[in-house]
Formats: sequence, C-alpha cells, structure tokens
Amino acid sequence: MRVFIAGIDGYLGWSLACYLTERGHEVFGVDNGNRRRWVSEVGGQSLLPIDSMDARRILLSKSGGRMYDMNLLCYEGLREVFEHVRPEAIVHLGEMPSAPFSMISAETAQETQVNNFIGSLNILWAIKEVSPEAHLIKIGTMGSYGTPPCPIPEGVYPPGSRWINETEGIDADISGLLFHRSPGSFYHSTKVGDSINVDFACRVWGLKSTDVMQGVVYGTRSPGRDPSRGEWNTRFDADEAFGTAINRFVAASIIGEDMTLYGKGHQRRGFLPLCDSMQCLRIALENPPEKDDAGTIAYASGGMYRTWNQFEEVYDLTELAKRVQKVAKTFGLEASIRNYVNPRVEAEEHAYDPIHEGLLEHGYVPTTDMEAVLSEMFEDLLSHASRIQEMRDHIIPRIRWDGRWERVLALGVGYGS
Ligand code: USQ
Repeated sequence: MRVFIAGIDGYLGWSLACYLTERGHEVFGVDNGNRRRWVSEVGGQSLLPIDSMDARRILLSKSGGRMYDMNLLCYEGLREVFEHVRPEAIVHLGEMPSAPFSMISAETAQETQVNNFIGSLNILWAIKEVSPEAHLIKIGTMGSYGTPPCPIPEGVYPPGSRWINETEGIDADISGLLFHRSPGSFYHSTKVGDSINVDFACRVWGLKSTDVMQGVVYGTRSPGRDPSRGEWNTRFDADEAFGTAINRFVAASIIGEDMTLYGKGHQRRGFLPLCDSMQCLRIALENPPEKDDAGTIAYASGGMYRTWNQFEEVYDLTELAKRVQKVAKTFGLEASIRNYVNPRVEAEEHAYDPIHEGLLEHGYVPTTDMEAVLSEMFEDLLSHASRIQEMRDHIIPRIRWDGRWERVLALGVGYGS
C-alpha cells in the first residue's frame, strides 16, 4: 500500500515509517523538523540520540520511500506531493502534540492552533482534490473528551442513546451525534476542531476517515526494531512540555529527581505501548471503514467516518508512578514520588470510563504489559543518563495554565521509595 505519513520525523511518525517499510509498504511522508525545533525551544532534547533528518531521508529512500521537507501549511506544495505520491492511505501525525507548549503564551497557542488546524484542513483539501478514495487515519487524542462523569463512547453516542429531561418533557434519540468534548488545553482543542472538520469532509465530500482518539503512548522500541541498528531509534522526550508523565517519571528516576505528580495525582488516563500503537495503526490501515461496520457513520455522499478510542489500560497517575518506582528498583534505583502544585487546571480526581471496542473487534491483541515496556525504557535510557542530566533543570515544571512562568513547589506529600 502507498502510505503517506504527515509528521514522519516525530515519535510516532518515524516508528510507523520503519514498521510499515519492514512490512513491505511504500512509505512517503512530509516533515519540516518542527518537532525538533519545538523541543529545543523549550530547552529539551531527545534523550535517545536520533539520526538527522537527512540520514533518515536516505534510509527511507533505500527502501523506495521518500521524505519531503515541507510545511503542511503550504497547500500548493502539499498538493504537488499528493499528485506525485497518489497515496492510498494517509496517516496524519503532523501536529504539535504538547498541551503545555500550547499554554506558554499567545504565540505558542497561535502556533499550535494554526499548525494543527490549518495543516489538517490542507490535508483534507489535498485528499479531496487528488486522492478522494484514500483512507485518512487522523490521530486525535483521548484528551478531547475531558473527564466526563459517564462512560466515554467512541466518538459518537452509540445506538439507543436518548436525551431524557423530564422537567422539560424532552425524550429524543441522540444516537450518532458527536459525544461531548471538553479539551484540557489549546492543544487538545485543536484535535476537537479537527474531528469536526474531518467528519464534515466525510459527510460533504464523501471522504473516508478513521479518527483515532489515542491515549498516552509510551515506550522506546518499535516492533521488530533491531537495537544494534541505532538509526531506527525513535525520539524520547522528558522535558516539561514534550515529555509525558510516564516518560518524565522514568527519566527522573534515572537521575534521582522526584517523579512529579501534579496536584492530588489521581488523574486517570489511558495508556498504550508504542509497539501496540503501531499494531493499531496497521489495523486501521488494513481495515478502512465499511458501510456496515459497527461504529461507522455512512453518509449519503458515500463518505464514511468512524472513531476508535485507542488505549490499552487506564491508570491513576499515582498508581503509574508506583509502577515506575517498582521497575526502577529492579535496576537498583531508589525512585522518589512527590506531589507538586498542579501547573494545569484540570480535575485531579475523577471518573474515567472510556469504551474501546472498535480496535478489539478488528483483531487488536495487546502484545505486552506496562512493566515489560518500562523495563525496556530503563534498559534503553540508562546508558544515556548524561543526556538526562543535561535537562535536569526541565523536570520541575514552570509552564502554568494561568500564564505565569514560575517553577511549581512540592506539596510535601512524598511516598518515599
Ligand atoms: N502529569 C503529572 N506529572 C507530570 C506530567 C504530567 O502528574 O510530570 C499529569 C498531567 O497533569 C495530566 C496527566 O499527567 O493530568 C497526563 O499528562 P501528560 O503530560 O502525560 O499527557 P497529556 O498532556 O495528556 O498529553 C499526552 C500527549 C498528547 C496526547 C495525550 C493523550 O502529549 O500528545 O494527545 O497524551 S491523552 O492524555 O489521552 O489525552
């Protein structure tokens, strides 16, 4: 299959390019190095050394693929690339992925929203004008939904859903309507906007799309990666903006810093190992939406839109930190967990009950468990402890949702080790 990956140089993009290439797919992609630039702007660096974009370009061309240096905001350029590649499927990973980065300033909020929203819009137009039969796999986020006090369906209210309000005398069928969204940052809200545009393009132009609401992906190894071939390494970030909590907990444990639990530390999120995220994307590629597929909305235009919630296990963050602490111990590390003032504005104790059936129905089988992947992360990162030391100053967060730029303080509730 001719697959086009937007954001091919990123954490997921490069892993996917390697994974699909090894499976004999023709892989093309665009990237303008934004992720590298953003991470360095906040003082971070990939803790796993990665090849330059030029080196990756050469690697990909050896297997018949191609990486274009291009900004998704340039519609004419994107359209030309599409005319050359004529993709059968598009995986859109070309977005600014950090909630904290989007909250630093008016400039970073604008950059996030323009990059993500307009970049996605351009992809929709390029598909419509050049490859209308292609299947778009759009990477969204579980964070689009927020933390509502009810089960979270896959994108839309499932069949049989009703809005009942006895006071107002309302009893209406709401099956198939977009489920409530409540993004937690200006980054997360771009994903909500994307979903609305993608659904609209499917309805009006007859496009086909899978909107993947992905949880937090973690891990250092793509499936089938040969560790002796360092060039296949994907990036790994742990700074306060681009590092997710789990990455930051592992990195902090290695250099003897606190694992920073924000606020009460009982936020719940869905997690998925990198290798299984690749499996899920492959399943989406191999199974484009079908009219009679449960969960697919089939429009009169011939368009089809479906949403999959993509994660494996839900963890409370304190439970997660304790998991990291346990695995750290097996490497002789005494890791400490500490609660800090929450730099974000979010619920710190809440219900979290997302449904995830679409992928399982299409053959997804979890291949590993969190402790095994955490062990790999420690194995791969321990030899790069000096790189973690270099970003030590970026472990305790300063980016706050209220716009202040000020390091947060510990709440003093440690769990020891
Ligand atoms: N958190 C901590 N300590 C830290 C970092 C974060 O307690 O050192 C907390 C945050 O306050 C939040 C939770 O951990 O409640 C998750 O934060 P995160 O930084 O691990 O992940 P998040 O900001 O939600 O974003 C990440 C990716 C994003 C993706 C999203 C999936 O950066 O691209 O969309 O995970 S999800 O979380 O399901 O929305």
